[in-house]
Order: sequence, then C-alpha cells, then structure tokens
Amino acid sequence: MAETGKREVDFADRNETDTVKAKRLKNDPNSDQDNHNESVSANPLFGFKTTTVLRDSAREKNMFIHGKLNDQDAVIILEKTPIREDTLLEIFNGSRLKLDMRNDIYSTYQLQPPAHLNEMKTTVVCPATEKHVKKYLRQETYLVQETGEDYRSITLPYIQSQSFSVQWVYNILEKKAEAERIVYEDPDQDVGFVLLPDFKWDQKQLDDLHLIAIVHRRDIKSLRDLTALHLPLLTNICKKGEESILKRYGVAASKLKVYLHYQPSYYHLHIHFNALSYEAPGCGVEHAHLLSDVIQNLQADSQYYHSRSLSFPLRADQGLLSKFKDAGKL
Ligand code: M7G
Repeated sequence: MAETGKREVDFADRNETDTVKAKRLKNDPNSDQDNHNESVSANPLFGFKTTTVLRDSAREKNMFIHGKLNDQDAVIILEKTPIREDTLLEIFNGSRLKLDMRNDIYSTYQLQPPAHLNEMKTTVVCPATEKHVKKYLRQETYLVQETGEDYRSITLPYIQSQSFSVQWVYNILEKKAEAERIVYEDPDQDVGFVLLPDFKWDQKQLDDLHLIAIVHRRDIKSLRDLTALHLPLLTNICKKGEESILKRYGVAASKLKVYLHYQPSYYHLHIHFNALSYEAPGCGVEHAHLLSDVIQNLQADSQYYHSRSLSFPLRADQGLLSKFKDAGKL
C-alpha cells in the first residue's frame, strides 16, 4: 500500500549531544535574532539582487547567477558539494528526515543534515565584466580550426586587446593572494612554477582534485607560444607537480590527467592537474591537450605549436568567433 505525506522523523539513535544542542537553540529566545545578526555581518552576499540566471544544471547541481552586489555587477556561482564518505556517520545519526512516500520496500525522504554538512561552494566574481557574464552564459558553441597563420593574424591581435586580466595570477606569483594555499613552489624564474588548488576545487574530497601549476615566466601566453626551448620548463612541471601531488594527497601520477587548455581563459601559461576519473568542465578533446603529448610533439618538432592547426570551441557571442567569421573561416 502506498503512503505519502510529510511526516518528520529523527533517526532513532540520533547523537545525544546534537539533540541537546538543538533543544537549547530552540528554547533560547535570543538565538534566532543573534544568528540573524551574525549571518548578516558575516555574509558579504547580503542584499545581492539577482538580474538573471545565466546557467544552471540539475545534474551538476549548480547555478550561475548575474546580479548586483552593492551596485556593482557580480557573478555568483552556487554549487552543491559532493557527499563525503567520512561524513556518513554524522549524516545518518544527526539528520532530520521528512518522509515523502513509502511503497512496499521503497521509501523516499527529504533529509536535512546538520548545518555544517549542508554547505554550498560559492564563487563570487565582483566586479564582474561583461566578458565574465558572457563566459558563464549557456550558449551555442562552434568548433573553429585555427592555422598558425590564423593565430598570428586573427587570434593574437584579438587576445592582446580583449583578454581577461591576469592580475589574480600575478597576485599568486607575488604571494599577495592565496599564499597559504600553495602546495609546492619551484622559485626558479626560468623553469619554476607555483602549484596550488584551482578555485573550482573545495579540497574536501579527492574525487574532483584540481590543481593548477602557474609558471613564473610571464612571456608565455598559451600553448601556441611553446617551442622546444620550453621543454625543461614543461618536464619540470610534470615531474615536480606529480611528485608534490603524490606527497600531499597520496594520488599517483597514473591517477591524474595533466593538461593545458587551448584556448585558455587566462593568457599566462598554466597547467591543470585533475583526478583522472573526474569529468572536469573543459577536459574534452576539443579543449584539452595532455601535457605528455605536448612534450612529445615539441621533442619531435620544436615549431609544432607555431605551425599546426589547432581546433577549439567558441561560444556564439565570443568576439573571437566574429573575427573568424569576418575572415571567412567559418
Ligand atoms: P583556463 O584554462 O584559463 O580556463 O583555466 P577556464 O577558466 O576556462 O578553465 C584557468 C583556471 O584557473 C580555471 O580552472 C579557474 O577555475 C582557475 N582560476 C581562475 N581564477 C580567477 C582563479 C583564482 O583566483 N584562484 C585560483 N586558485 N584559481 C583560479
């Protein structure tokens, strides 16, 4: 027999300390007001006004929102984080459940875990430029094939005038930001780099491990600038990056995909280190180049990335797409 309804149940063996704490908070007349005041002062998003939802995904459990924060344009990315195995005991023992329906051996619930297990990873870009807003807007994409000559005549002038600021990269290299997050640094100005967690990774679980190695040199924009002269830099990043990740996280090189984006969003050479099993956005064949392939291609031909055609996707409203169209390349 089917039974539906919104019956609220506690797990029978709910941890006593949590129950006592919950009761104390419920009975304290000031606690609601205090909590509200506290959250307002600790909440830099208070008063955010949504203009539009740029993109959302029920499957990825995220939402990209454009709006105004203190009269400035802002993009906020909200993302539900994965469930971690080490929190299961607390989830089972410390949650409240509402029964949705029961049928034979099947039942579904709305489970409310303890507040600290109910976090949402939140990324704020403020002030956001029009380019940021467009970057996150869901759009039709087109594959472009760029010859070496197209790069020099179409792409390079475009990125020189239009690309995102890499101030955040310089802040990292100069230890003005995220210094405490650095996992490894080789300070050599020629072959050195800084390895740190990508801000897409909340570092709570290894399944979606994502670090970036940012080179100290400031004269390499992207894959296109690489020649055999950069092999010592690339092999150094590959070797020391993998060693540091093994040492810090216990993840072996055989469980990593190490790649560069072309086109990247930020034109200062950086390399992505991702858990092999994680389908990171942008790790598909149309966007990512394995570092090991890049090294071998340069060993075989120093000018490989200067002369070869490279394919990449562009979103409908990206200025670079119009440039390729104007040049009759699409
Ligand atoms: P990309 O290959 O240029 O392009 O990667 P994508 O953004 O289209 O992937 C740049 C990487 O740097 C991305 O994975 C970003 O998540 C990451 N990233 C961007 N910003 C602004 C920061 C930041 O301020 N700190 C850190 N740690 N990572 C960032």
